Amino acid sequence: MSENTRNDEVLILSIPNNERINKLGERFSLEFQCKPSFFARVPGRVNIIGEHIDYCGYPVLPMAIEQDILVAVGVITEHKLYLRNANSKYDKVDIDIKSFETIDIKADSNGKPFWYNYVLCGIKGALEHLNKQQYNGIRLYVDGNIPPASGLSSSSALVSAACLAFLHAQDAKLNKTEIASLCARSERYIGTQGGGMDQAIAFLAEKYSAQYITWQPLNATPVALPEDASFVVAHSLAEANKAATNDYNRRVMECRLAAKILAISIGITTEETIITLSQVQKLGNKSLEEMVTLVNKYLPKDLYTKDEVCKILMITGEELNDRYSTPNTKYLTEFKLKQRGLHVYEEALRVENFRKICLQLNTNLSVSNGTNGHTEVKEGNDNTLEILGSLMSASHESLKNLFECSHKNLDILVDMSRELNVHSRLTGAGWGGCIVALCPKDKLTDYIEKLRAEYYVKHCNIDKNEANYYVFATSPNYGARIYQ
Ligand code: ADP
Ligand code: NG1
Repeated sequence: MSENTRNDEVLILSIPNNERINKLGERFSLEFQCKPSFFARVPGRVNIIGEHIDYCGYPVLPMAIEQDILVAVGVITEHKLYLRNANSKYDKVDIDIKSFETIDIKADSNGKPFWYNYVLCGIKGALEHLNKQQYNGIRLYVDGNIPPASGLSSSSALVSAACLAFLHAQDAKLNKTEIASLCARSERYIGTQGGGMDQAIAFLAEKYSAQYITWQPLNATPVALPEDASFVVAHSLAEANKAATNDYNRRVMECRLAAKILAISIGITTEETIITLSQVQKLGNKSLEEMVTLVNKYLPKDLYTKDEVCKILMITGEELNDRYSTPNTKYLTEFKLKQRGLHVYEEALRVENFRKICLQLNTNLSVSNGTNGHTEVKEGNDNTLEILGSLMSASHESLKNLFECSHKNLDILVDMSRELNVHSRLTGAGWGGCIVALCPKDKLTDYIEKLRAEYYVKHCNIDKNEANYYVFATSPNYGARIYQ
């Protein structure tokens, strides 16, 4: 039976007897002179396809991975947070919970928020949900093994683990979709306008299947992946902290502006200031293919100045800032609207095709690339993996050229994989981080071995054993849990 009923609460299991959890429990006891009250675990994720479209309202197709944030939690009566981390690079912090009714995000000299801010975001979200004066404080000992700032959602796992731990310390009951939405809102306090994919999969993931995540209302439908496919994650060795730059928010803003201009151009009158690219499609009653044509027609220029955008929208620069920007994007003066719009609509189309092909896997049908780049499903030879892989390669090209969120190391990994006849794409926000590759099962060992030798050892000059941490096969894992 499927574990994952959307209205279910997060699963509470008894504490498993494994080395990692025992060690974390011991560290907790040594530090705080008492045993943890419970543990919480939230996984990272890899997004198979559907990048930078969640915040435009389009479905995405991620799966949870084995790597996670595990926290040992002690419940206390004072309104305090005692925060420790198993990794000594993350400093210990003791904070008065009352002091962050508004979080003042403190960052290092590179603009990277200190780690504890992510925990504070989760707790702030939980406090807002609880909306009461009396609550317990917590002692939190964190042990994470998701490569940070690498597109595998380490930050969301941390925010979500903190939120879940704090809520459970109050005995608060939330179902999985409610807590996923709460955590998505909470993480925005860090400064990035995320779309909610990471928190959704963190709570709604199931073992053995990826999830097709849709929005408003949030929902997840299991998608069985091809049995003869392996999914491989490979780290480019370039890290990119999303909250340290305005790259991510700039894309969110450009998509909002593109949507508003398209809406006006096709005569959609709405009171709403912000309209997403998917709302434009829906209200305009158009297909995704038609939206691509409309982007080319109504957003023909490669670059729009702020003045031009203001003129089209008939608003002042100040109004544009108030309605569409964030503190770190209000000084922007130029926007790429055509490229972002094209990526979003075409990527949404790729997600639909990918899902459709996966759904047809159990039938006797096979798929091929039809004319105009559309996927045709018909009976014949089985080249399903090649077609799915081509969608992933096309996604990467689009992220690189239209969305401009790749990194030279990611492109090297993708190109190297292509030479080994494996399709891949950057996963997560990009600008560094990981690729996800679709590798036929029978080629898996060879593919990983070759990446180890060619990319990690030869190109990056790192030890072959160390490379194991950076390149690994992964399969759909289960979502957040509490161990008590
Ligand atoms: P990601 O793509 O992994 O979500 P982000 O740039 O959004 O990347 O967030 C990465 C940040 O999350 C790190 O710089 C760090 O502050 C925090 N983080 C991730 N993992 C841990 C961990 N195990 N312990 C403490 N902080 C962590
Ligand atoms: P990463 O950087 O991989 O955690 C971010 C966003 C997602 C989504 C992807 C791009 C957050 C917390 N996550 O993921 O919502 O937009 O980029 O598809 O902002």
